[in-house]
Amino acid sequence: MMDNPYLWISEEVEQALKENKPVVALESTIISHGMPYPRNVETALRVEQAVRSQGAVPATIAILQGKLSVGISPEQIDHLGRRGLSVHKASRRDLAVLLSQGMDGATTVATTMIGAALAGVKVFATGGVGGVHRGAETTMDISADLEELGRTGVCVVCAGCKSILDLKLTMEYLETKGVPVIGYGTEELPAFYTRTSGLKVDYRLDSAQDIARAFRAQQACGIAGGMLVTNPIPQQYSMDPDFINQNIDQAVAECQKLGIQGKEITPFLLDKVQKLTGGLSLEANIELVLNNARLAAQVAAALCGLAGE
Ligand code: PSU
Ligand code: MN
Repeated sequence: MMDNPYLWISEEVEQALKENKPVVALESTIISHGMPYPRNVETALRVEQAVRSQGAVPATIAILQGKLSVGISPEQIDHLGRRGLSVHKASRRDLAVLLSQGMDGATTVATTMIGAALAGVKVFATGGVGGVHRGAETTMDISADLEELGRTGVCVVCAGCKSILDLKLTMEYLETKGVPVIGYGTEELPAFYTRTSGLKVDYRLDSAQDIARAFRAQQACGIAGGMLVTNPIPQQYSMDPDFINQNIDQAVAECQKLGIQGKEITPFLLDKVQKLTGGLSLEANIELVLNNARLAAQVAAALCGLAGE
């Protein structure tokens, strides 16, 4: 893969991969479009630290000057965080032009998976994945993240889906794409800010080791596609469901009223919910990402342990 002129891998990440040491991919749209500056940069650096605390190497991924860059530096994270919404939000369809024109882009879950897969990184931690938006039966707004999960072999650890999405349709879509949705220590699909959603995951697994084994079995059989591990927000940081859902409903209503469309919808809703909750949701968001980073690092370590078997 080193002969791909559009791929750059940091020395630390490359070395770790060569030595079969655990590596965890991290996305950059959450930095530029998911949180306000400077909390975004501070969080991204804390998330890297959380990965290290479990003995794994973090690989934050972004597009920098036309290269899909795996393992960017703290200075580059700061650059993306300061630029915020003025950085291109880069999903699968954006890669061709951004790479060939030598541009910058913040990678969504979909493009972070692509970068991770090209580099050979198997595990990726984030907050929430994109999904089927409410009203998708008429708008057809379905995140490219779901397609990517259906085709690219990366294990994605998230805190479930936000109820800015239609969770039921999102689960149906993942089933159609053949993506296993695992609940870590839970039978219920977590809904990002809350541990409950009223929906079931496909399977409950209770250890990083079991998650690694399941992912390995899928890969060993040549089944294309990823796996979605949903890790509930720790109890002490979870939000009151009525409070958060009322605010989400209000944000969605405002989004529709303003006629916001396409790739702007998710960043708009994230920002609106943060403002409506007076920043409370941001604190929950930060804690759940840290929690996911730790679990992802444990899964990555378990996968490395299985490599010889
Ligand atoms: N959900 C979050 N935080 C985020 C995102 C989603 O709670 O930062 C970002 C991720 O990068 C995700 C992207 O891949 O939004 C999905 O955007 P869209 O719905 O436009 O595909
Ligand atoms: Mn969309």
